[in-house]
Amino acid sequence: MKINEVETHAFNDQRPGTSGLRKKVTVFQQQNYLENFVQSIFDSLDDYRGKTLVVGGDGRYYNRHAVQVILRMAAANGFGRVIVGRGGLLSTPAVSCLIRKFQAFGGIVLSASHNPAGPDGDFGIKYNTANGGPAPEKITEAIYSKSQQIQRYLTLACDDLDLDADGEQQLGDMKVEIIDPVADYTELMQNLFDFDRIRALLASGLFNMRFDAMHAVTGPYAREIFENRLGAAPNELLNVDPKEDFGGGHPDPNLVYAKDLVDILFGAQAPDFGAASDGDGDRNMILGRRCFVTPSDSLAVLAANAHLTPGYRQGLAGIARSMPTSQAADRVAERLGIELYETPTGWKFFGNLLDAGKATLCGEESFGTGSDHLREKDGLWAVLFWLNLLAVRKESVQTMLDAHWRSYGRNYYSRHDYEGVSADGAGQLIDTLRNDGPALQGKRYGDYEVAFCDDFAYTDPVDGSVSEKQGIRIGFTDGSRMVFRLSGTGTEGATLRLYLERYEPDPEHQSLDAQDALADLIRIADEIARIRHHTQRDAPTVIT
Ligand code: VG1
Ligand code: CO
Repeated sequence: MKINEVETHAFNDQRPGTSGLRKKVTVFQQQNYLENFVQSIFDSLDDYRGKTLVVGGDGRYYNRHAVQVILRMAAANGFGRVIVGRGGLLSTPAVSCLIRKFQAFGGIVLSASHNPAGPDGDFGIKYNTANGGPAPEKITEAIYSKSQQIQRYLTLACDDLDLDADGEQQLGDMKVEIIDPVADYTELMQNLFDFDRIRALLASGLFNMRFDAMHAVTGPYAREIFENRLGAAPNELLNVDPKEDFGGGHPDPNLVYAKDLVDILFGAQAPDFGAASDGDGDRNMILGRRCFVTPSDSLAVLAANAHLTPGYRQGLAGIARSMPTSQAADRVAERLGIELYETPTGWKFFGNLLDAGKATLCGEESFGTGSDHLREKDGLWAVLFWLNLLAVRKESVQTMLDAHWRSYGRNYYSRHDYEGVSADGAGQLIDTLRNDGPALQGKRYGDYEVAFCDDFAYTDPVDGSVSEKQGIRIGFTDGSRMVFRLSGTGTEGATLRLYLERYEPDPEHQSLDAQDALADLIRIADEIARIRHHTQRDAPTVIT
């Protein structure tokens, strides 16, 4: 088959953000835009000739087209084999699982996670390395730099492949293997959790659950795992048919965008347990009856109880959390006598810690939890972990949470997002804090006194690489914190994120609403950073 060398010109906006390159579909539809980025990925890699690549995505609009483009380009560039999920579908954790299981050279994930999909929505592409994890900054910067110099890309002149029939096909000198997207991932989950016990819980008649796949990629995974393997009733699963536009929804599992599920769990005759996942299956939200578990608390509870599951019976090596994630897990690590690592936002920063065996569990406040079983965060894994704990402890979610807070204290926590604000205004807010912040030390605001203000910088303890400007932290003398940072995954204007945290050791005061408990800090944040002035908004768009 003939290899075509196609002349092209660089686009100046192909720098990957927190999690790959995310743009409007219309941007990706520009001639050569996708091809340029794929070629830049290949050009930044060494020694991949004849090796295996895993490719799949969350099924959103443009997913199928992108898979065909990548297959032709991978063949033209000399890969030996590509493993593709049937229909081009693979959840992000499943890509990680397959790269590791089949010792692939790397993988390409097609996803803009929870960002809305469809012709007017977003698309995204991300490269993962041989450990199964998102490429570290060194590689994403190399990809960007290649994208700035690109002059040609390689592709094969051939028709589209059939992506819907399992089995092997030949594309030039390369093999294409279409596989069941669910099987290998399901097997891994079965090795980590006590499926017999979870099945018994679901069959007991005393426990009802709802899982909401939000019309995104986890639908087929949920069917196989919850229905076929664990015996959940069909009505316990919601929105399990993946759609190219996610049913017009916004598959971000939080209190705002997963409102239908939240209403069920907070309504009359609420089930005992509720959970949802995002567009590409790496996020999770955990709910109990009339109860919401913040992702930060979830990480802490999983860590404190991990020994109750088969996969983590032997204990944890360490815990890692992103900097804005609450410090609830720190208290668990301290009691367990293990190390706690604080990393910048984005899963790519956990990779080295996991590879080096320094951390077993990782978490982010943004509904992401995972472990050393993979190198991505993993939504269904977190749901199964909770089910396993509930099956062992035979308590309600709320009872488990209350017991945790009584024992460790409660870290009241909330994130306020100002989405789609002016990039100039948001940039000014951060610049002003960066310059004037350090002078805040010692200043009093009501009961709070500023202990420090800095711009978070991280030195990777394994390879020594340094990442700067990762968010402005303001710490108070009582241990409360607020963090300001700009999102690296949005596609319109800027998104300002404000993270707030206050510690409450006294069980008598642990049942407040988080917004009430944090009201003073919310006011102080606006006073210090002049949020309303810089964003021209009176209130956040999303509160989680
Ligand atoms: C957000 C979250 C971050 C997460 C990232 C990718 O990034 O804050 O914690 O790792 O999304 O998640 P940002 O830069 O917008 O704050 V996903 O589920 O989109 O792959
Ligand atoms: Co995601």
